[in-house]
Amino acid sequence: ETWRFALEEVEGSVQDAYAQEFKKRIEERSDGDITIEIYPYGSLGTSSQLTELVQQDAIQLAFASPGHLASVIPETGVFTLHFLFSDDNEVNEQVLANTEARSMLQEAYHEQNLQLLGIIPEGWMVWTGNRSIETPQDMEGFKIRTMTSPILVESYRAYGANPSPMPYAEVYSGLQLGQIDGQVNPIFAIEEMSFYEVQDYMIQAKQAQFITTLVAAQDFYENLPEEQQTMIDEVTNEMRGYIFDKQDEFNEQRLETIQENSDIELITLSEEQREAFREMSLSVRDTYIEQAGERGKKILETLDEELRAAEEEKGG
Ligand code: 6CS
Repeated sequence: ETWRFALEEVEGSVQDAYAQEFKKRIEERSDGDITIEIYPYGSLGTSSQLTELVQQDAIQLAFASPGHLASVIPETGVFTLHFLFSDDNEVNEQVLANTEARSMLQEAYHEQNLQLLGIIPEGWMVWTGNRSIETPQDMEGFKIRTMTSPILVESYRAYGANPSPMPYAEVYSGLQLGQIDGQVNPIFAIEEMSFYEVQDYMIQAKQAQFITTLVAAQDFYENLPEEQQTMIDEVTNEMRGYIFDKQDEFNEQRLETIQENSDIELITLSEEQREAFREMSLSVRDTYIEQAGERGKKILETLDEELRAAEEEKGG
């Protein structure tokens, strides 16, 4: 039996590292009954197209990042809100692994024929630009490429920027041709997609994590023998630590690669500078609630409470 697994990222990415390890563990455990075929980004289509293929069970497994997926499941827009998650990414990982919001999210995924298998942080979203962005004033009219979800677009409108949603594959040429002024992605992606080659500044504001979700076709998952469902659940659970360390390692190493290969300027915003953005970002939570409704509101409240409680526990 063959399971197809599609990625929204190229070979060598965090999603690829996940898929390779998942393949190894599943194939081992199933004693060769299951073969996993991995399709890196570029072979099948845009992120949104991959989600459609999973909904049709043409592909059994894929990553579906809320930055795109919230166009279809608005509740997932919660993962793209700015200054909601902790500055401490270990706290985020713990909360995402155990959140009470999981069943509400699962319900929303099921309404779209999808099975939510995991929620995975891939690193801080870093701005790159042809100018530096240190204050919300610097965002004024800044043409920033964002992923395609309307909630994410609002996050940049709130700062006064001019967000321009487009698929991942079009970002490099958009930057090169000057159709956009900047973009936002984790460091590993900025390196492997070569965005740093056509940008002058990288700005670390720690406004958001890149959070992805692992999904399966719901019919596929539900029709699996129980022991295979359990195997998937166990493997995805056991892989949390593996992928958390990997994304950390990738983001750290690739920053070095970027600095060795370019003279891009790296800017880290101070707490005061971040505060100015944080204040402007809060109104986007209302937009999120308008789009994601009552269930979306509950998911936001649940995560917010869990995050603040986990921070307090760790801090004290
Ligand atoms: O910016 C994007 O569209 C993509 N970025 C990453 C790091 N992963 C997948 C996503 O589609």
